Amino acid sequence: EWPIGDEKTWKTALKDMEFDHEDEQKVANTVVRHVTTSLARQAYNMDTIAAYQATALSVRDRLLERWNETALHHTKKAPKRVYYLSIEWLIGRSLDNAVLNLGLRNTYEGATQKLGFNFEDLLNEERDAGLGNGGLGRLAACYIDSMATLNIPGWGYGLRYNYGIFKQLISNTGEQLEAPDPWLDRENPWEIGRLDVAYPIRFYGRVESVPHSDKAIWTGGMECLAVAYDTPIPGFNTKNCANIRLWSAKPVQGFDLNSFNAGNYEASVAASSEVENITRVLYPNDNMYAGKKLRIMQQYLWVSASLQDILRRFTKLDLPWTALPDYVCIQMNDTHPTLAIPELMRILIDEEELSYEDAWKITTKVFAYTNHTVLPEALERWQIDLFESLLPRHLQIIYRINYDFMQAVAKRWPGDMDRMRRMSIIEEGTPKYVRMAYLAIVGSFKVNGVAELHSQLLQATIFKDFVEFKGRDFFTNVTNGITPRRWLLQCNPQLAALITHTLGNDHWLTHLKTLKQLLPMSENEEFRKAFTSIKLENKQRLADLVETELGITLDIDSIFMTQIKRLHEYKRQTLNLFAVIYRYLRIKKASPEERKKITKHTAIFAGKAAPGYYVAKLVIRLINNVAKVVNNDPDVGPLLKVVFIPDYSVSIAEVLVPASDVSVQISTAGTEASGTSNMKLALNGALLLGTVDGANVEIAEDAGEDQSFLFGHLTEQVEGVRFTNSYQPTPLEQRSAELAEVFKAVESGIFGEGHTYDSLLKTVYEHDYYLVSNDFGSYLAAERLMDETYDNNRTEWVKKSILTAFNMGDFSSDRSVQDYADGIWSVEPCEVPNNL
Ligand code: 4GP
Repeated sequence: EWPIGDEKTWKTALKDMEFDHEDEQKVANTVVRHVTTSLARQAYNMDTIAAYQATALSVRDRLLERWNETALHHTKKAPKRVYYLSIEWLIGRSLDNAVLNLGLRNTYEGATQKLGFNFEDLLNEERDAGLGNGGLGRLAACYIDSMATLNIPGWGYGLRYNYGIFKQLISNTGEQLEAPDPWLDRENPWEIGRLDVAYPIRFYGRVESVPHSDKAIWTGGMECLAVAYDTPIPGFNTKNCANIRLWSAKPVQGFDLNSFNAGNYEASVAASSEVENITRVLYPNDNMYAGKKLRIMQQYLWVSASLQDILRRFTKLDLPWTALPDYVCIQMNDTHPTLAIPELMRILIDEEELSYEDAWKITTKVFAYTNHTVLPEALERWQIDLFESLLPRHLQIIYRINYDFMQAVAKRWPGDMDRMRRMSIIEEGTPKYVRMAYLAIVGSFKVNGVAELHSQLLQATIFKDFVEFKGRDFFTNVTNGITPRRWLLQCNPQLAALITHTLGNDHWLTHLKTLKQLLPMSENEEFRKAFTSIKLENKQRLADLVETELGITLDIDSIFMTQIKRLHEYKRQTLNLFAVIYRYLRIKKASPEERKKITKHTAIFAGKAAPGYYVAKLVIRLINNVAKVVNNDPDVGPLLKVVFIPDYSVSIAEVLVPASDVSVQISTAGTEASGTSNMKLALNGALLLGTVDGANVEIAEDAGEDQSFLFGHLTEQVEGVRFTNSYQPTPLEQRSAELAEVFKAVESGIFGEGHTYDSLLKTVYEHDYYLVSNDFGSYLAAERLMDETYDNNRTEWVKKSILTAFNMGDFSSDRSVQDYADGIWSVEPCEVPNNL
């Protein structure tokens, strides 16, 4: 039944908008329409920025057609939906990805060409949406791409930060400087502000209980609004279009009229800017909890608005609350959205007037929790007093959840006070804390880790008690994945074309395991040649970028060794860097004859350090100063180059990933939950030089052990070595003579004043918590093996590269999302029919 006005007029208007997407002229028409209307420009005052914007708006129109059809279809079918709650969405650029997923790349390229622009130039005008720190945020972006592609009815929810991850600048002394990232300063063509979709959010205030009921009334305090901004996410080769809904904090009224009337203009706007601060900036920490008040305010605003939105959609179905788990599943990306558990309880009890028990039964069937780290410093725990003042009602609910939970523990293990203390959601002591991971476990129906090793480790260590309580089946593993659309088709179009050409179709883009069919091609000389020349072209593209941006000339015949990730002690960029220094010292000592035998290396680093992470920032400084010395030493020449690429981002990764020969993944065993750059690099043919950690284990297994260079202590050995390092430390020379030599060189001041790096070196001299000295020797040995293969048998090398790439089928995020859909969410695809 047609909902409003004259059906024929509406339908004719809609029909009129349809056109042949393959027709370059028609596509050009839509771009030019945006030039004149949306941008108020003409052919006489165009530039590439305007051309990018008009093109993006035209593509956005295509997305919105699909978005609308998807919404309509899902409303009609009312399938179970999944909501992915992530405080970070590291999307990067959208234009290229959108036209590729829509199958319109060629048409848009042709159309913009005719309008006088080079499509590549337009792509480069786009600013990255950098609403994330690293792995966790990029994972969310890959998963929403796969959800759309698999036609799984789902939305993402997050925060619309005015400032994303900071821009990293490098000073003359090689140090990291941070500048804000005003990514919204130019209008963002990919978002649709939904100023009418806004929910009230309360902070502070007081709670009154209602006699003879579980209900309470929470009033007063500060109220503000969360306003929705939507980013449509197209699936590949499907009409379905997903959505990421990001919330922005707005004051309830623009300003305080009373202060304004009293002549106090400043005070009248002060309150509103306090509210707007909530979504002002992304917290720049990765794998690190900071405990800031503004952060918990972000978390609450986000989960409360998302839940209100989700429940509003559910209530339209007019079903009893007990049906909620049949229609809604909420996946929590780490513990950041855990407040959603007490928030759902609050809404069901205080607003919908359910009993506590009924509300709890429903709530615990809705949530699932993904853990992304075992590092203790990353586990969220909020101080009770802060919590209580901001969210008094939620604290009451958490106390009740914990009370019931403790009763259950006591019943199971009578008198085991130590166990109760260990498992309590409330950490006793002064001050007290709320342990968010435990709340997430108790309130969820499923918990997963992100790689086999990590999931096992979770169960054996930080969640051991909970495994005993909940049973093994409660915990599961879903190994991370990456979208092959962005991380192969888009970033390595030539390799993608070679694959499609060889296979005869592009089915592999949605069924990545079919790449296996290409394994025999490693024995085909013709194919190897094509594969090699693509790698060389990608290396040349990177070399050109490095030449223009940094003035460093790279030799594309050298091994490009890439370590791209956040700077963190556990990720051990130091191990890599110290080996670079060791190599430099060797080159300096070598005779001309010996030099001929040294394999040419290019060490490529990129990544940001949290602004307050002193040691991580020192590592960046040392990398840059080593680079300065090595790259300018005429003795070294092409044998060794060191590059630190500033301001690492998704779009920089898209250049680095296809250009790499070796993927450096060298975290201390047991510390990296999964890693995802390891997957991107391997899919593009980089050989793994890594520790037995995270998803490296599965990558090496699938690639075939011969393809990878693994080294270092194993997870089960780490604790023992750590103990020795810190309680019976031996002098560094005894742990590694080579490393001691490197440290002497650093201290001698050849890379700048020796003392500069004292506190970095001290972490290794004393305690060496991350086993840098203990793994240094075996790292050097793994590099030697790698060098031998590269120098002695280039054919063998290329074969390994091909076998690595085409064995990566399991690391598609389509596989991960399918695992979630089957094993956790219990959701079915709901495909928008093509004839709609
Ligand atoms: C990261 C993990 O460190 C990384 O191993 C994993 O691949 C990624 O999540 C996605 O699962 N964790 C974080 C964090 O970014 O802040 O805990």
